[in-house]
Amino acid sequence: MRLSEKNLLRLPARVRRPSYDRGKLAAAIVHLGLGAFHRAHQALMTEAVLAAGDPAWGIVGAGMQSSAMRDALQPQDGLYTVTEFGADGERTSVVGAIVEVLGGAEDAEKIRLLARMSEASTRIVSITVTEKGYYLDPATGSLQLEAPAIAADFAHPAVPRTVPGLIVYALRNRRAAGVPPFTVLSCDNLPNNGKLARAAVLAFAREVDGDLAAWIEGEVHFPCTMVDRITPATTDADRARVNSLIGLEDAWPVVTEEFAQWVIEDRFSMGRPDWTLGGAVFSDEIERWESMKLRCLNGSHSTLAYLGQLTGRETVAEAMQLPLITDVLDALWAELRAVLQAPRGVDTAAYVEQLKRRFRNPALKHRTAQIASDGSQKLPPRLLTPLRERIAAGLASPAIATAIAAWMHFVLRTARTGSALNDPMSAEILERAGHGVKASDIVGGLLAIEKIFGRDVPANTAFCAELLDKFIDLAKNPAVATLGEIRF
Ligand code: CS2
Repeated sequence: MRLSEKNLLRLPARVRRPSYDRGKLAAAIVHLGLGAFHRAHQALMTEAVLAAGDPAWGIVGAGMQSSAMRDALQPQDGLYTVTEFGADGERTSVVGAIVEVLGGAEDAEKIRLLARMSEASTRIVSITVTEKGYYLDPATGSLQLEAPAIAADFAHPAVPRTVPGLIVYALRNRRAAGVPPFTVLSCDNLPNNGKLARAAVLAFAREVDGDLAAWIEGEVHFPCTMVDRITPATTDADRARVNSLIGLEDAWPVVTEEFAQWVIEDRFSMGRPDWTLGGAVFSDEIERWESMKLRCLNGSHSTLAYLGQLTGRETVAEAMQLPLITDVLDALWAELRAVLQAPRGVDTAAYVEQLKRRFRNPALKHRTAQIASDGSQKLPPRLLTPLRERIAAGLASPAIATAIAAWMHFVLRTARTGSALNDPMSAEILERAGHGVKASDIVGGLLAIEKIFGRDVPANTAFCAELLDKFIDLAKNPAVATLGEIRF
């Protein structure tokens, strides 16, 4: 029997459920990128607002490419469960905040989505589409006008599929109809995510209509946010576990950790929910919060993922048991913290200790393969920005070098096994990794990818030497499974 509005009464008493009348909810938020993360984070914090008696903030969730989430949630009236695993066990809640689900695959759904975004009732458009969904060059931050998906959105304005396309055409409709603009709320793991979303939207708008671009520049708010909650992709084992726990079938449950953090810049032009009811914090120090999280959590996550992949560790918790990896992480955190400007009142040593506990959570089967994806997008903000700061301060960065060397071994192994690399720049990366057997050629070839490393990193001879050393160290380490010949 499926989880649904009419079956809510069948849930065991310990499962939380919406206590408010879902029929009275207004749909004021359109969310682009309806994945596990949004459902464990923003939607759950919005649920707290609805439960507190403010029905104004229902969510319309849209997939960006696939319609699988719509197909899972529609028969459930938009309901789904979130199970949080903490030190004292687990807690399951049914979330009612999503009032409508749109698919990402069909043209008709994109047309419906654009119409929804154009309606005056939509006050916030929030986004979780991951780094690559912004189509920004990772090294320079400029919009990839030549990317096929962006070019398609210029050619077919009635059926936009990218974030910049959808937002610009919806804002164009609103402006033409005299409707005030919504607030664009990026909830992706990018430094200054609001500024980057704005840059992508403005660059797209300038190609469409200069006046429109000027209007967006003057009128539309793009607050920055820091988002944090470790939420692995749902597995079949999670489904089985949650379904037996709730006694009903939830086709796409969310499994997450107990910890959640959301820090938001308070700039909303058409109002906003009081997300503090769900634990969010409004702050004017987003940049500091974001760099601390992006470097200390995500930078070490990527390092864990590549070293974990090379040492046969399937999950983050398993990788955290290997001294080879935890030694690198400790050194990495020391390097990152040395150039970090922490938010007021935050003790970064305690923050790092908490991260270790979170990474060791055995209930979360967070696959290193999942985090290892999209390295071309993740390495620059997570590790290369702090590297540049260290270079500027005259500091050596052996741990950052090890992390990048681990990525290089990971892509080299992928190239040599002929497996697929989950990365929007996979073709270029695999092509370069596949050249040569000499360590210096492999490292030099990959470092020359300007879109990832810029020009300055490969020009820094001290860092290049450090990187080559670490690459060779890893190749010689018996715990590391490299593949094929590497000459030193
Ligand atoms: C992870 C993040 O997949 C990844 O790259 O580092 O999704 C991470 O789990 C979240 O940012 C935690 O808030």
